[in-house]
Amino acid sequence: MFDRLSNRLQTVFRNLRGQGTLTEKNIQDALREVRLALLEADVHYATAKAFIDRVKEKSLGTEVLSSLTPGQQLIKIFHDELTALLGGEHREFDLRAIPSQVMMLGLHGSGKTTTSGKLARLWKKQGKKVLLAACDIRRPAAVEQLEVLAGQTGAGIIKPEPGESVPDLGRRALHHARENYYDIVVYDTGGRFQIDEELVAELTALRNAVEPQNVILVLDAAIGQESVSVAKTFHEAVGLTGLVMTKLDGDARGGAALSVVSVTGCPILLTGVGERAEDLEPFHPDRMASRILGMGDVISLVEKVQESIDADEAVRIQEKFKAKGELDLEDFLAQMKQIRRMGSMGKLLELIPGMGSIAENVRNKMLGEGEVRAKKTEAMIQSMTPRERRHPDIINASRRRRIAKGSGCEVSDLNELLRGFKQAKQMAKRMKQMGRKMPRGFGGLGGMPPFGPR
Ligand SMILES: Nc1nc2c(ncn2[C@@H]2O[C@H](COP(=O)(O)OP(=O)(O)O)[C@@H](O)[C@H]2O)c(=O)[nH]1
Ligand SMILES: [Mg+2]
Repeated sequence: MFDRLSNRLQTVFRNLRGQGTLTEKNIQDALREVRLALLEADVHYATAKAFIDRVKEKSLGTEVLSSLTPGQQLIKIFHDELTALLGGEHREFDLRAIPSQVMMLGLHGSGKTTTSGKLARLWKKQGKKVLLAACDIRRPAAVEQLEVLAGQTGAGIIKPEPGESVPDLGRRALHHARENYYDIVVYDTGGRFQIDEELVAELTALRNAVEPQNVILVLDAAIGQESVSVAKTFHEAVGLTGLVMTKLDGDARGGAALSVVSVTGCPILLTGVGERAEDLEPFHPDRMASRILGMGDVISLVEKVQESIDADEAVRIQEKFKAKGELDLEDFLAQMKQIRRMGSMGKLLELIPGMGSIAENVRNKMLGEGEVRAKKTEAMIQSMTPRERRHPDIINASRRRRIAKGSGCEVSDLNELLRGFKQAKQMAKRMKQMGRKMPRGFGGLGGMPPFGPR
């Protein structure tokens, strides 16, 4: 969504990252580039200016930490400020009351009805009982659209009766929710192509009638700069508690998201990233800032890896490899321990481009599997005698059974480990024949997978 902004900023930061010392000029140049990039990405000029001023102020007043280069430190300041600009903390809907009420408002076509359906699906999955109230009373098609969504998600629906006003409909829905033990009521209101007095009067009347804890403005990211004035007007007229940005799957420049948060002071709670009911993503300011700044790139992954790898150990393995021209399972174990030492795999995964957007449960599952595999591999190698580790070729069938038993693994696990190891060894040998120097760290064992065989 912020692709273009991200690309431009990444170029700026790649240059900064390499700088051992930063001069006033470096900083000025970087700030100018960033300001231009922000403006180009649809960030409101006042927001961009305030942002740059804050970064400038902070970077001048900050002591350079010894563990960071000045370039890294400046990037950190950018990251912190951008996170603050995007709202700071991740925020949720206020769902403490029973029933909790969520009023959706916004311009025509912004995605109110679609998002209402998405929310119903999300909350139903969390075991909540959800009621949708079709408050777009002038368009029969809008009621039908919501009815279909209610049917798909298993939510309840309240439809307008002939001659019923919006506040009356709202009150009836709330009453129905109380009587029937609903957890959440979502009011899907009507919109206009522009905000006018009639719309504001209708929304205010509904708000006063039901007093929702959540008043959510749905904004179409594609309208760019215009969303700033739309958000401002709605906020002043009705009073908002949160924002949803839709259509961020399109080619929207996304910068408006930054501006609306700073203009309204309301957090973005969710983003819409497609037309399907599941195309809804929670909004995390710090993750978004990382993505925009390109901190989630391979470069920082490599940097982290290099920093945490025990340099001496790496040298030792290299020396040994050079002396023997061969790898053994002891090297493998040492390398594995280093990788484990680097700490939480979760942190590392976040640095891999694209991983951030993979659903959390999928990620956790992958993480779980990786950890289990690493533990298994370690246990198996530890169950081997030193001789076996140094000369894996002697591990015959009976030794395999003993090792498997000793480590609580299956023989098939061990077979896989040995097969994977053999491949890595051959690869390392080939690299040596090619006369290439062994790279430090990960690649040091010739592309050996960090967690051994699957
Ligand atoms: N690509 C994309 N389309 C969306 C998204 N949210 C809504 N839409 C589409 O935008 C159009 C208008 O949505 P609708 O919910 O009817 O808007 P409303 O008038 O505010 O209720 C529909 O065609 C939706 O499918 C989104 O996040 N991404
Ligand atoms: Mg609608």
